[in-house]
Amino acid sequence: KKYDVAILGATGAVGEAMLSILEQRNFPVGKLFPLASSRSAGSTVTFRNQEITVQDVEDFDFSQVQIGLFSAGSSVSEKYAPIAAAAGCVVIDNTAQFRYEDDIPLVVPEVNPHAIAQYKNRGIIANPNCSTIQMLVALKPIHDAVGIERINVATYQAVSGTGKEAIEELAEQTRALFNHQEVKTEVYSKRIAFNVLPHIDVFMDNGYTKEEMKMVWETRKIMEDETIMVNATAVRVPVFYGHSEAVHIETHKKITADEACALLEKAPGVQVMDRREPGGYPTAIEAAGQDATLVGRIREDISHPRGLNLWVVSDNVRKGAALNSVQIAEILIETYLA
Ligand code: 11C
Repeated sequence: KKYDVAILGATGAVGEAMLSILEQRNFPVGKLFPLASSRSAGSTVTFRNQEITVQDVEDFDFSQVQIGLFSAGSSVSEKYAPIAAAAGCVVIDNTAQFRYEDDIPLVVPEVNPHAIAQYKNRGIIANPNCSTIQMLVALKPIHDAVGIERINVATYQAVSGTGKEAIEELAEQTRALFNHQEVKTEVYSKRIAFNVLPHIDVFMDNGYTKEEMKMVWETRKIMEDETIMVNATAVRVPVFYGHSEAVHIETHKKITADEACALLEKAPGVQVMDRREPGGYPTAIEAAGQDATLVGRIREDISHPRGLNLWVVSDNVRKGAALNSVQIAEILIETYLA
């Protein structure tokens, strides 16, 4: 059986990755409809060696498709996801628009695939934030084994998380600096080239940024455990692809580094890369373009009797967004739509 699929935001960094991942994983796509706002409509994308014209979402009839992969920003999803769902299209939404609503499932396939069943509520499934996804892929087996009480995490997030314009800004600023030219700062509030910014998304009343609070809200919802405490600092770094995270956890029961390593070695979606020698750890360079969440630097916390440290790296555009959405779509068709 084949499924007709719409990709909203098809010309963005995540939309482009969705197209190539659908192709790579041989997703049973019947007709593919790349969609965008009127600004990008009329351009073309390539899918299975065919050029397809991007249509304006405003004129699109969603009853032509069974699945919609949305990644064109919250306000676009706010408007078009209910329209698509009402037309019978199941929407897998990459934005934060619906994530925190009780009747909308928020899914990481390796963690809570059963939640996909709730697509029936409103015809919408939310894809979590990239920094949450990779952290939970690594922490789920540990939470199942010994229970996680508290997570302290500092992220090192690539500019591709912001989008194509930020990839361009990092490249441009780097070029300008090497050529002794004026450096323009448009996307970020300070220069990102050769700098590190402790600021992702908007500031909230409690002093955290929204990116940090997303990690709190989403961890509890996806792990289905409101008791997990999360303390996050989200940082933008001058890396193109791949988010890295220094994750420090406190567990209910003690787990040793060897035990954690053994669990992670057989965990779905995880690749352990943890030789205690120079280069024996993962970095964004190895993660970029890969599907797995790479975990290294697994060690017991010398400052806490039930503490464990991990270094978690993943491709934010793939597992953090496009791949996770396609994996959700795969379970949706195999388990519910077939
Ligand atoms: C970033 N995590 O790296 C963001 C991108 O809520 O889906 C994804 C934002 C989101 O900037």
